[in-house]
Amino acid sequence: MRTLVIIPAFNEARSIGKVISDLPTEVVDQVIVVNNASTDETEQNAREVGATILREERQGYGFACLKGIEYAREQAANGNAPDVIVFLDGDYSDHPDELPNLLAPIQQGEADFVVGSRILGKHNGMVEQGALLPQALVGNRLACSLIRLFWGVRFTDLGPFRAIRYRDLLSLDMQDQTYGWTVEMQIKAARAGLRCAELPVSYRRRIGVSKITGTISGTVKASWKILWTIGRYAATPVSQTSAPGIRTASQ
Ligand SMILES: Nc1nc2c(ncn2[C@@H]2O[C@H](COP(=O)(O)OP(=O)(O)OP(=O)(O)O)[C@@H](O)[C@H]2O)c(=O)[nH]1
Ligand SMILES: [Mg+2]
Repeated sequence: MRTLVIIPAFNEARSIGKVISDLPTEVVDQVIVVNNASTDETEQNAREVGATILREERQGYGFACLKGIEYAREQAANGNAPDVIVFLDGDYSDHPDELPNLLAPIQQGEADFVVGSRILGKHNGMVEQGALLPQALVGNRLACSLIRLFWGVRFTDLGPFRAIRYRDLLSLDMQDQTYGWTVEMQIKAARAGLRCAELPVSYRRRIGVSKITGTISGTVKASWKILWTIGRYAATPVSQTSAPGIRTASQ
């Protein structure tokens, strides 16, 4: 399976090298760092450890991820399409060495989309104290309850560390340019009837300066955008291709 890793990064100079170096080379074909208008050494540090650098000057998590997908499309046009795309944050909160766990259900043909759940990880003692802030716990829980209510799939987290088949990712036609990215992917995967899975992942306190959950303005903006995204897709239903009733993403 050709696996492409996309890391959106905004001022992650202190952590980006560690994230890339911890990715298991035996299962990763290419690492893309999307430098989202950083003003520090993020780009140089990522290049030094072998990442391909893309630049996205428009600030926003979704903008950065969309840039990565655009690159994958270009590769596909040149006959080098990836089979799987993995998204991962650049702050070293996720544990990149756990990537093979997320790929396994896809490799085995059991899932199309696998979300790394920090909530399941927390239940298994894999989450460092203080890494998942209360606002993230509450917000995720609310968002996942709404996804279950509207689209009938049970997720426990909107975690950033996730793997999805490339073809399925394209079929989702991702649009969000900022904080609604992760929830949009889960909503669209659920309503398209993709085989969704969740696996516990480890999580630790970030290196560097907190930008979203650790700041008041970031929390307010992200919460608002996530709820707005759920409302938007709930108000514009598409024909359900999946079986009715509650399905669970957890394994
Ligand atoms: N905030 C923010 N992050 C971006 C942007 N573009 C890319 N990123 C990256 O998105 C990832 C997630 O951002 P984080 O700041 O770690 O957000 P978080 O994990 O919710 O919260 P904290 O780690 O507590 O700040 C990191 O790798 C950022 O570098 C952007 O425009 N804004
Ligand atoms: Mg973070």
